[in-house]
Amino acid sequence: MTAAFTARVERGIAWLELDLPAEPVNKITRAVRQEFERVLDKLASDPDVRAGVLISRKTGSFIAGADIDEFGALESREEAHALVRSGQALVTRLATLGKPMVAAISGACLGGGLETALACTYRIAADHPKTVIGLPEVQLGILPAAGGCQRLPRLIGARAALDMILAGKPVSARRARRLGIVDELVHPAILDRVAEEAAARLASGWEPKRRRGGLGDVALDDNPLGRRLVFSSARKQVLKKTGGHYPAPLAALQAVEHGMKHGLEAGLDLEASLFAELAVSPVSRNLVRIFFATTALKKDWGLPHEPPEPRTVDSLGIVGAGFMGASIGAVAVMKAGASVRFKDRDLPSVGRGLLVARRELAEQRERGRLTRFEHRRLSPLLSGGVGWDGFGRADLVIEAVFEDLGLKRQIFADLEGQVDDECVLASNTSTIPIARIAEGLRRPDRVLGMHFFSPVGKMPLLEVIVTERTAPAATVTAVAFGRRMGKTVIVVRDSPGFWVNRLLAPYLNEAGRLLQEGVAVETIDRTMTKYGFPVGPITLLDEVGLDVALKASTVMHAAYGDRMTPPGGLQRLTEDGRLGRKSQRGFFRYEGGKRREVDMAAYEIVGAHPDPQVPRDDVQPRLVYIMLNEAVRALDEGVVRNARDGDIGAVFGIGFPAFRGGPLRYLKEVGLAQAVATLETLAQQYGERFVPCERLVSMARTGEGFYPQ
Ligand code: 3H9
Repeated sequence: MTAAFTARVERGIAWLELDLPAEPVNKITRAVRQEFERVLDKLASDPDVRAGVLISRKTGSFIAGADIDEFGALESREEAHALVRSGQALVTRLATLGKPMVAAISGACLGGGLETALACTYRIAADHPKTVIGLPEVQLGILPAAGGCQRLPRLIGARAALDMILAGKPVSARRARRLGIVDELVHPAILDRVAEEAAARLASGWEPKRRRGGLGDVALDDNPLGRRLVFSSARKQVLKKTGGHYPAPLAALQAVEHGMKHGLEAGLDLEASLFAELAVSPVSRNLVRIFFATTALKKDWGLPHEPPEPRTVDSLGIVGAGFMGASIGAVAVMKAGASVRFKDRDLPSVGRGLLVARRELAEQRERGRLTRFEHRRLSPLLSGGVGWDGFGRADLVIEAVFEDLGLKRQIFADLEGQVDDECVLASNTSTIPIARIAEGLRRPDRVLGMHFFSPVGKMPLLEVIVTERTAPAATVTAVAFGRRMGKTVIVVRDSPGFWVNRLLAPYLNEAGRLLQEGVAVETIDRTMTKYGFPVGPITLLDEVGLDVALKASTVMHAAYGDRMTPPGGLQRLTEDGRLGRKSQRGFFRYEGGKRREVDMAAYEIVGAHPDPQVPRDDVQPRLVYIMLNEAVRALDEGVVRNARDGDIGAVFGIGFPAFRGGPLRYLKEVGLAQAVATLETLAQQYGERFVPCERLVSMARTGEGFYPQ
């Protein structure tokens, strides 16, 4: 294997340049660790070297962390312990080198990458969007274990460090500078020069002055009572957020607290033993699988053959400037830098849409996610009108009007006369088959679905729905644009409800049925949040909108028959003007935008009487297994191409618990024969809709799996 490091000495400064051969990112593999140690030994013993600079020569990647592939191969806690100890040894070697080291950070500096940088004496970051800095370990079900839980709080204060470690969300170079993680922020073009100067200054005995966090933070960290307060409130927050399903943030919290109380060495010991436990746990295994599935999807065009070149979308048309259309527009401008032209039926509607989109941009500006310059540059990219002006230039048009087949058809027919021949036409429908929308068009080959989820800025998934006639060029254009908008994209076969709503519909119907049988809203919701969903199904109905859910369930019922029969109450609730959160009335009461308690009137309208005598044990299996059964049926029909896409769609689109790996992965964990038995019992008790589908039964018989072994 060729070397990852190139080392040279110039004017007393050793340059350690990292570029891991044949890999898209720099990562700390076993071999890199060994080589790094050798290079450091040499640097330490070379009398000509007074200081060093660690820099990456791989574009976009400083160090993306420890090699996640190696975690998957760990077979025991002991092995995991040995791995983490060798990582810690490397970082300790760097921290105690006896010569000052500068980390010149350009590109992703994550996990073990940041831990390496933290062990250096001084950090300089290149101000570039690719420079992201953070400790994302908890997202993989582990904790920063090469000193991250020790050195980050010592550098920026416990509170700020916990914010970063517990959420696992990387920050920009600019934010890292503000937090005090990096000492200097420079233009990428002068990174080398500034690093060299800093190394020379450090070599001559200069000591950088740092202010740890705000004054309040320092006071809190230095005072045991204040510290206890910070940790207990962080623990409460974590438990509230994770429902106790994700042990990694709690472990990280423990490691930070222990280290601050008992010193660095003790902190490192605890990091190592917690890492060893977590790295081989099923939760971490599932989260790591989700990471690799997501990265694999970044390169998968959803085609069985070599993809054609996608059309670059510089100009996007959006028909329908309602909340969804406006949010799609805002994200397209912010993330993809596309110019967006809205069209709606009258000027007030266009105006409202523009207002919503501009507000979203302003919010990002206020949160510091857009600079003032970017905000000024991007805002004028939003425009709109009642006519088709500007659509002739569009590379892609997304229709986002309400779920009415006739209206959508009319819009697509009109669009054909307005756009150029290469323009791709997409519908943001959540349930209506795309082929039906495309019927009668001159060019159905450029029509597809782009199903975004609300809120568009936050939800990570995009379903791109292709019909039998959709041309590959249209598919890749939609997929590429979805990625530019920051989405994980799955390509899904056209059918009612596609993938996400196909799974969601029977689940929400069943929740409605439970309600009518007398199970309380709180019981239904709590049961599912305990299982690991971020919100329960009744809360979800209020969030999605009861009118939207009703329309979708009507389409699904017509398409799939009895097993998708919606419970009667939904219609009556919408007739009462209860549309959920957006109308400030639904299953819950709302006050000033805040959700309050369950509205007893909603029970009356659906004809339900919450009854403590109704057995509760079946609530979870009924809700979970009806979804699992539908997932296997839809997979069998080829709605998604494979189990990986199906699991990612369910985790990112529905909030299926990530630590369970997704519905299909979870079925494997339960065992297919056991799942069939559970469904059969439920079918006997509650009806035909639970009868296990043929594919599940046959797979249980043959022992086949959803994933390759
Ligand atoms: C850690 O550090 C633990 C320590 O605290 C303690 C240890 C003792 N390992 O995403 P992309 C691969 S835990 C292995 O498409 P982008 C990725 O799979 C680690 N592989 O590019 C893909 O492979 P392929 C903490 C990695 O530009 C390729 O690189 N670090 C790793 O959209 C390109 O990736 C993290 O959690 C890795 N660490 O995004 C960071 N990183 O081409 C995880 C990347 O074969 N990584 N790959 O499909 C990321 O967040 C993104 O990949 C990154 C680049 C932002 C770096």
